[in-house]
Amino acid sequence: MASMKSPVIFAIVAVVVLPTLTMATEFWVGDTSGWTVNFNYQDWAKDKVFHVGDSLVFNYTMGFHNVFKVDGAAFKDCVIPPANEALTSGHDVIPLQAPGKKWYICGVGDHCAKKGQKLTITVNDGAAPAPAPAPAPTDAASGLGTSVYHVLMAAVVAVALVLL
Ligand SMILES: [Cu+2]
Repeated sequence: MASMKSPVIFAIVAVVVLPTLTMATEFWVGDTSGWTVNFNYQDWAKDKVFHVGDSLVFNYTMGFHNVFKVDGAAFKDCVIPPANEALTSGHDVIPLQAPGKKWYICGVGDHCAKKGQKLTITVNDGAAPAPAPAPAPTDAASGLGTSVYHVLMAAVVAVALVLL
């Protein structure tokens, strides 16, 4: 019956690991406006909390904009780095790998200097400001969330058992 073990273990791993993975957030810079001119990216960022493990996604029409990761001085004065440092895909995903301040600018025309196409964020240590542990699910709302999760977990295990 050794063959019974691996799907069950797989199911348990899936149930334990998947919720952890989904905790990493992909931030679409500018939301549906994307990465563009005349958008206030500091307003966009100010109510967001960024953690190590999250990602920024810069969406724009390829060729119209680009993304440079710069330092604080280059950010302030819109100093455009060498072109070969640019991200240019139109869907640039930047993983936030270390805590601290990060600066991003567009290097096309005067988009940074005159049109506000610049973003600075502060990335928090992944471990530190985790949201407060959810209180015990006594109220209806969190109880529902928990039971949905348990149903899902049971379904995953059931599927694993059926697949034997
Ligand atoms: Cu631009």
